[in-house]
Amino acid sequence: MTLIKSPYSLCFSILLFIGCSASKKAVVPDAINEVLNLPAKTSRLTANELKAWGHADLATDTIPGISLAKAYEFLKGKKSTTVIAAVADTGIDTDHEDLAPVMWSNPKDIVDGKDNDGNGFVDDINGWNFLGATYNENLEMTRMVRNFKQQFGDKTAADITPEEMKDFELYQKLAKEVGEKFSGSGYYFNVDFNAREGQPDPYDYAVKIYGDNNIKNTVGSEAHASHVAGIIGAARGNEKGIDGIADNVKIMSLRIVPQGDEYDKDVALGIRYAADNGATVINASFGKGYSPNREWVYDAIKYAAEKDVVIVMSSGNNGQNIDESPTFPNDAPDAMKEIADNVIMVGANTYNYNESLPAAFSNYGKRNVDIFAPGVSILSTVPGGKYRPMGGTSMAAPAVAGVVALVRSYYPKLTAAQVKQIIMKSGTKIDFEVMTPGSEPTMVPFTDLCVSGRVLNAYEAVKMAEKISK
Ligand SMILES: [Ca+2]
Ligand SMILES: [Ca+2]
Ligand SMILES: [Ca+2]
Ligand SMILES: [Ca+2]
Repeated sequence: MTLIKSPYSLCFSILLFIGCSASKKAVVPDAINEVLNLPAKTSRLTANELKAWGHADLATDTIPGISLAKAYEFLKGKKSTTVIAAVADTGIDTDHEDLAPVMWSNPKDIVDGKDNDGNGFVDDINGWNFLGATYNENLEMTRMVRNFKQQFGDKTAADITPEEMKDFELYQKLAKEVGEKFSGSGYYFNVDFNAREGQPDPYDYAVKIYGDNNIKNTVGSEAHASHVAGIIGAARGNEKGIDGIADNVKIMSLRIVPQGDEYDKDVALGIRYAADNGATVINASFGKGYSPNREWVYDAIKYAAEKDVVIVMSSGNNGQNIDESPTFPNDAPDAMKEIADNVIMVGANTYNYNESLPAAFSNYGKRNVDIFAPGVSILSTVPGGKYRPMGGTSMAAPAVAGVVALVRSYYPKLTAAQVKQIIMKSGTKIDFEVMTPGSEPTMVPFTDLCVSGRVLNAYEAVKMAEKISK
């Protein structure tokens, strides 16, 4: 998972051929920018400002939040329908005072040991737990070394066929790296540790039903999903904790992210579960450097696009350009041509409306990151009924997912492709130079860091949605 894992190097890129042409974009005009040439905020944020800075308004607060109060002012008196936002993540604290009221529950299944709705999952009440009892995991590169070890045994380069050579070379490279990083204990680089021992093979796509219905966090430190879910939809106006962004949303939980790298199979099947069971937006705040079964994920993304589901992804926290070093999952196998028009890739911005606007840890990419959203010191829900600030592109993605849910609940006729374009084109245009993230920052136009050149704006998004849906 992006937030907790130490940075990993991303240094290979295989061009996969995906039999699909670039999809047609929904046509949405650009927003008129009303907040240009504002002075930069120079004072430090007060404790109170910090508490919900992500919702602040640039024009009135000089803090580059998403203008949420203005969005609700605009929506006052308008009707909304409940939308389902799937949080594909760790386990979640469903008993949290600010999450319990907004958890999705499957209206067609009950706890009786039977699959009442025939969707293949027995007693799936709040979603599905693809991890079973596991939480601690290796990185994907470590699992690849273990799988390659089985494939190649004691073979040396002399025994390898030309067809196998590419894999063999990757095996040698990864085995060296994993060996160097393994410290004798811990999980990420332990080739001898197999968290899914005795479970259906995560590298065999034939078995698609496994895991269980317990989507709760297994330990208190398994806080990621609770935090993400709170940003999207923590109960608003209940005089408790925080306000989520969307006010008519139910959170479906898909437990697919361990402490370590997620499996492609769990990701693909999680996306499919969400698309099949009513979610209209999926938040995917995770990522990894290697993805041996990425075609399963690309197929699931296309499936979700057919079902009109928006997928919001975090761009990762390595401070690097993902046009050059891709992270997985993504929506463009060659980092150029998108396989579908329903994925929004999100970078993280700070509360500084100046050259420090991009978070120093955020990944970026003029072609592959779509928009930036608040992602530092974000206060949200964590297990045990608590609240804690956290930072990362993992927190920026659910801000976008929250606004997607908000737009789709008030303007349900808009398609996933339209909503993606509305999110991108209604953001606040950033017309100044900023420091690139990473350890060696240079000054570049913000428009070099993402496709839209904008940061998320809920108010402009609902205004544009109203206009487009007419
Ligand atoms: Ca079921
Ligand atoms: Ca049942
Ligand atoms: Ca609340
Ligand atoms: Ca893309």
